[in-house]
Amino acid sequence: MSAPRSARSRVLSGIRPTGDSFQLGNYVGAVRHWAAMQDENDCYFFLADLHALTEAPEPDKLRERTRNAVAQLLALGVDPQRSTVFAQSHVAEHAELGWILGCLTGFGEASRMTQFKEKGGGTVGLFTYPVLQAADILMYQADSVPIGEDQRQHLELTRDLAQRFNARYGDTFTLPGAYAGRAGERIKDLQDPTRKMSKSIGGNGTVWVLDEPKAITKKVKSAVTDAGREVRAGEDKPGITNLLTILAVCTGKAVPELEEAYDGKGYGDFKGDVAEAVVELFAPVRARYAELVADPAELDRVLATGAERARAVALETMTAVRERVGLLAPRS
Ligand code: AQP
Repeated sequence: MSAPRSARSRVLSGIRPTGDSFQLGNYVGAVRHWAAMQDENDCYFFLADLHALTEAPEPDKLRERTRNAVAQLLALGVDPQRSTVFAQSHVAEHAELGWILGCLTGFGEASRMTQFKEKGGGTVGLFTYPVLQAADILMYQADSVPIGEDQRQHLELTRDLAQRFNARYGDTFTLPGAYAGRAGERIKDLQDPTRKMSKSIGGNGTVWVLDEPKAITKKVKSAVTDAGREVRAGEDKPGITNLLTILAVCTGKAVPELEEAYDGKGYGDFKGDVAEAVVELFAPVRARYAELVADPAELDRVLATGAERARAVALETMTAVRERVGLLAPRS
């Protein structure tokens, strides 16, 4: 018997445990939305540790970062009672479905994925990562996936693969859409506002969620700004626009309202306020994180409960998939 499915829309999203801390962009572009969507949706949030392997992390570091990432999610408001929080590798079916979908993916089709091209090549794992990502999504029959613009092409591939599978083997997968409620803010590197803030770039341009207040203040105050003195958003002012976006997220105010408030004031005052707002935003998160991370057994329990719930759904999907593609069921 299949488990009763909640009437709420099912949402799936993941984050790679690729750094010692999430960065401000992960919070703005992803995790704050996760925390906000938990009541209205049936949410599956996972730590994409298999995807993190494409970066060849040091094994102990990856384990530590995965556990710490759970603590950060919880500290940022993800509630494991309301949402299913799990590690990708704890549900072995992800890799299995990734293989099966890989057998439906054209080499040319995979070669067109721009992210691989942008990274300038790499391992076969990195090349096939959009196929594993399709498996992550389709496994849970997700209705929607909160994704940024950069992931749109991967979602299209996921939909194509679902349609191809359904056409060849019979209706099996839900076709996922992009999560409509997701705002598309992209946070830029403070030292180079033409590129996105990123865990792997780090340095003074990246604000970590777990940064000490002093470090946040220093980074924001030394952010690269633009010519002129006016605090306003615009294509000619990528540095100030980025800081305005950050302040808008921290304060809940709209950018035009902030532009008005800083009319006639200089960059110095403005940057000081942005720094203070980010410090205030993350201070309680750091405190909560310190409590959570001090109890690794509890974090492991959260992951174990999440994996159990996730596995139940994965098993249901994979039982149908195995049968439909013609794999012989093992004798029990
Ligand atoms: N700068 C950003 N602005 C808005 N959203 C961002 N995200 C990442 N950076 C920004 C969103 O965070 C989610 C999880 O990302 P991920 O860790 O799975 O991979 P990523 O996008 O590659 O994030 P990073 O921090 O840049 O990691 P590295 O350096 O390891 O590649 C995604 O929803 C992403 O859109």
